Amino acid sequence: MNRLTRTARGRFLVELIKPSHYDDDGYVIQWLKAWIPSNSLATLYGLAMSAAQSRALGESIDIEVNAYDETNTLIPVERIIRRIRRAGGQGLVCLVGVQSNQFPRAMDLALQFRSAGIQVALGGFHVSGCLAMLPELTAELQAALDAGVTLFAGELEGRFDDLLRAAQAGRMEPIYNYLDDRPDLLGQVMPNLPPAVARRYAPMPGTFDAGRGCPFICSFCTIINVQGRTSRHRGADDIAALLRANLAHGIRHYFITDDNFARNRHWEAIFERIAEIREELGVKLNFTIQVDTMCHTLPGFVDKARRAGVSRVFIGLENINPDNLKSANKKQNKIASYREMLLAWQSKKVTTYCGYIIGFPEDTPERVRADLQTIKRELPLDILELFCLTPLPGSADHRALYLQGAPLEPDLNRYDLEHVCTTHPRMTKEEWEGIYREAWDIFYAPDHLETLMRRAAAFDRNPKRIMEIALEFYGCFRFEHVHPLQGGFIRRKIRRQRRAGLPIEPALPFYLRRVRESVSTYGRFLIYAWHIWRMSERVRRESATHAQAYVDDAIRPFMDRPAPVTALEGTPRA
Ligand code: B12
Ligand code: SF4
Repeated sequence: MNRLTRTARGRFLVELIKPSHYDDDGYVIQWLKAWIPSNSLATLYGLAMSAAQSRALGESIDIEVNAYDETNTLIPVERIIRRIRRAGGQGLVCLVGVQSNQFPRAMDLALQFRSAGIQVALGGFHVSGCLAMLPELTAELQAALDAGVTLFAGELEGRFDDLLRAAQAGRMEPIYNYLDDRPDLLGQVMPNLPPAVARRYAPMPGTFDAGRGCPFICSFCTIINVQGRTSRHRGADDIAALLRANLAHGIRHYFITDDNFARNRHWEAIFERIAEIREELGVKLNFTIQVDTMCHTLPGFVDKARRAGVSRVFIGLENINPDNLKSANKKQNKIASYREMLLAWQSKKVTTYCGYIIGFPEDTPERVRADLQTIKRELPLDILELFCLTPLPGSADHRALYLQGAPLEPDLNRYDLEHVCTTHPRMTKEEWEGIYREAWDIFYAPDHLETLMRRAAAFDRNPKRIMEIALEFYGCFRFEHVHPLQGGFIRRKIRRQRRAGLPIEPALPFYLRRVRESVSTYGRFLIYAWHIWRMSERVRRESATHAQAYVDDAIRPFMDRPAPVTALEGTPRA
């Protein structure tokens, strides 16, 4: 909690809550430590603290701000209610960055506050996406309004003070819609989390968005319809100031959350500024960024990224079937250059995480199996993250299905990219879900894991790194049954935190089952870890002693191969 002064006469509480979502049994997905920080929460915390510092509600009112990420924190609902009541009802609960899959959980929380008479506002991609793309309010948004929850669409920069003043006066509007008026990000308050909250994430406690917006037009994308297609960026100096300030709290690992940092018009200045800080202070700042598949064609992009300390890149490969990419308007992805792009990163020892989506129109279980074999054979990527193609509210795909009255999964909790939410022209729901799960096992098969380690060693990288990320990514999917983008260390399941409408289980059977579940999950996890640790040791030893470096089709230098040789380069292999 941050209190600016103790001498003021009044208090106003801003309680920022980033909700999680429910697993298939209706329990909140929550961890002892979550892996990836919530940039939405950090953004709102920065803005709220700025309102507090500028005394946005008048000299005599202290604004107190608390931030909770439900992925790693039990939300103290009763305590928040008591605190706001003690302040004479002067407070606002903000449900932050609420995605479609988090909307049901957000509403279960909202209703608890509303029934205690507390003011609640809710924003994020679900509200913004629906208001941006649909001609009417959806039933769940109407239900939120009926419960007295204020909905906020668009971005909050430059608007928080007014919202707080309206809340202070008890006169918030039912809906705020700023989708047509996107703020310039230059000079805006930077995302920031209080150190106590940041410490609940590991291994990557830092986060900021260096820009918003993407010029492309992928039909499954929500971002372009909410944040727009024009690149808006933050200033390099503002970013530098944040990095320096956070160093005092030991924060050195960051996720820069731009959906496509390569299309941030300011990428070069930002990389150069970060590189200067690294060199000047002699500190190892580390960054994860998201880029597109043509990023390597930007002159100097990969080199400058490395100099700035980028050690991991997320790349939206999406699919290797050109017809599928065409059907999704993802024409910018040039399959023939995937390998060149991946090798550009590999040669700089940057770990590549590639997103792959299953469920495009041409996909069938057989085709997906064959495509995965091609990927394994021909693409030098380290980690494959799999997703089900999902008509996310806010996307052109969702709008088209909604307007056609096509079948759409009614339970928003399932819009987490792991569940099938609509029909497919060539697969049943069971086949689609089945091949999604099988795809993880195909890619992370032990023989391929060993190949990944050998490729890493060939680029003079430690094969243990592959072991660690396979444990994190495949392990989370396989043993925790949770997508790694929602993952963390040590799952918590709170008996009383169950989805509204589902029964609270009696204590004894619940805890007995939890003990069994935990022993089985972490037991299998440890056995798997042991196997792949031994594999990484063997690869490390062998690569140190072998005179000839490992080479295969995926990493063979271009000049050494008769062109074109492979399926992805154009001529199908015999
Ligand atoms: C970084 C990121 C993550 C990170 C961190 C999460 C986070 N929210 O920070 C991680 C990796 C954990 C993640 C995971 C997932 N993500 Co994500 N993620 C993003 C990404 C790329 C950036 C988020 C961000 O920082 N945006 C910048 C912030 C500032 O924008 P914002 O959240 O919209 O907030 C602004 C306004 O909405 C508003 N606002 C927000 N909340 C509130 C509240 C109130 C009261 C008010 C007044 C205003 C307000 O003010 C803010 C400042 O302007 C977005 C895409 C994007 N461009 O936003 C996808 C996105 C949000 N993710 C998405 C999805 C689907 C997921 C996953 C389900 C994927 C998966 N299979 O695991 C998981 C969910 C798990 C989870 N626990 O969040 C979708 C959501 C779409 C939808 N309709 O729901 C998005 C939009 C990407 C996409 N594919 O379309 N994600
Ligand atoms: S490249 Fe990524 S952010 Fe840009 S439109 Fe396509 S899916 Fe959206």
